[in-house]
Amino acid sequence: MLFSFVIPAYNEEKNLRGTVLELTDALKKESMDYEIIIVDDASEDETRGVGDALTDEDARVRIVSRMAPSGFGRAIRTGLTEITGDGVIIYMADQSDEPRDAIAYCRKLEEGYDCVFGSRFVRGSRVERYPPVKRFINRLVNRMLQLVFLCPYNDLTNAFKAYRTSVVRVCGPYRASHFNITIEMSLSAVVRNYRIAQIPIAWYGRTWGSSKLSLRTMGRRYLSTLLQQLAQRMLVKDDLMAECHAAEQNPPTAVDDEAASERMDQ
Ligand SMILES: Nc1nc2c(ncn2[C@@H]2O[C@H](COP(=O)(O)OP(=O)(O)O)[C@@H](O)[C@H]2O)c(=O)[nH]1
Ligand SMILES: [Mg+2]
Repeated sequence: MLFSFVIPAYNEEKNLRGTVLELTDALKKESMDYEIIIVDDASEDETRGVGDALTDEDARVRIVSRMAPSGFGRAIRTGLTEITGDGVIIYMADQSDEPRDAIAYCRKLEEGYDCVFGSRFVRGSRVERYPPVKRFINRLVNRMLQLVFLCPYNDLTNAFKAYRTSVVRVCGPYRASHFNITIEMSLSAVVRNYRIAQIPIAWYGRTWGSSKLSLRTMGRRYLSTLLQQLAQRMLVKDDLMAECHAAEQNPPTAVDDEAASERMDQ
């Protein structure tokens, strides 16, 4: 399988290089086939320059720069239009995620799972420097999501997850502009009953730069996404499942992809 990593990066000049090199080292050691797409949102620091240097050093690394309006969700959506792999891993640029966990995700996709949801809150996981208030809210929100969507996954709000590209194509196109894309991606896979593996992962709070997640401004956005997903699950799940089954029976071929991109070019 070819694995596509989408790395949203905004003002990460001191973190990006370490993030990408640690990841590519691990992938090379495991002889994995990969591509990395860094999505920069007009960072005000040297993120673009650092990304350009990485693309010069490794042809499998690419960088895309977005125009305003910026946003975490928009960056991921842009990244997803660029991927060519069979599986996609959303990976952070601030060295919060562990390359070893990314490899474990890839292995689970190879085993046949549709999605891999890492959890920072199961036996075997490890969390360092998580701000206590944020952690409290995280646990509350995730518990509520578990109860509302009746699922065993307890870290749906973390972006670092893996999906088969076909799953992303069926669940998308995504709409969320900001961090609410985390639950749009995870819940839309849950609602469609995809085969999901939950595994313990490590997470480290950033040691350089500042978090872009503001809980005060994100609440209404998470709620909007949650309600959309809930409405779909309650009212039109049969329609969603019909599309999943159709996609499974008629997976898009390379010829279809080429025809679609030609149509878009015209
Ligand atoms: N391209 C892009 N990346 C973003 C944006 N906001 C956050 N990121 C990246 O998304 C990742 C997670 O953001 P972060 O601020 O660390 O969130 P936290 O870990 O929840 O505090 C980091 O790699 C950021 O650089 C954005 O607006 N655009
Ligand atoms: Mg972070």
